[in-house]
Amino acid sequence: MKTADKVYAAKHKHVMDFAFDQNVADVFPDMIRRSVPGYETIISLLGVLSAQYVTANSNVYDIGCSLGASLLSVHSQVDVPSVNYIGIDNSPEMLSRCRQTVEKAIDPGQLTLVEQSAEKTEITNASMVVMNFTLQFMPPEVRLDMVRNIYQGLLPGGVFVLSEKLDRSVDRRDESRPGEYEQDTIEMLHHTFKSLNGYSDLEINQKRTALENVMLLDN
Ligand code: GEK
Repeated sequence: MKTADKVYAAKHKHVMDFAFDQNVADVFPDMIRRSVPGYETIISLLGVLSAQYVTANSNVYDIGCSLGASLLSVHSQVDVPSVNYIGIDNSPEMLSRCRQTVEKAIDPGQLTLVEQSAEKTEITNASMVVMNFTLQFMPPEVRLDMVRNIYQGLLPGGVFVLSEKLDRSVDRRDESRPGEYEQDTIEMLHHTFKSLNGYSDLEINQKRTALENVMLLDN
């Protein structure tokens, strides 16, 4: 059974910036499933894509691999030989938990888990690169270079899968509802999604505050 996410359940005197620390690593599968709409579908679809795009003798990268859900999904559907799976994450706590599960499923000779910042990742010979909700945690000024680096390391016909949360408040004003922005609707729907998944208003609001300086959304 997954450990329930209670990280923001009690009132925090000061809400600190969000960090992928031990408290988060311990509850991460529950946290991400209840917080990110469509997360489980995306994970399954990565397997579908990998069966199509991953080629023999190539590298697969999962940048910001967390506990390895994407790597495991990709690996489960690949049916070609000599594929190397490379997971990158800058949180030692997340990577340590990742190692515990992923090493049971993927042959150690085909698996490399690296604790480092995504910016430092050298991408080579890649048939598939996944950034599932990770680019949004990198400083905005390094994001374009990160994507360029990935493009340069992709093999011809390779695939880059990017999942991101976006801010639609600037360029998508809905003229038929003056003063109201698409982003407000998205945030309201997201709040409802989290409420329906059992988070209290206090939890939702404290987490939002914690992410304010850490997850800077592109639009
Ligand atoms: C999944 N992809 O389950 N360099 C490396 N890792 C980073 C960086 C960075 N600069 N910044 C954040 N991370 C996963 C989910 S979670 C998304 C990804 C979320 C790592 C961070 O430690 C965390 O593990 C991950 O990126 C983001 O499919 O929690 O919303």
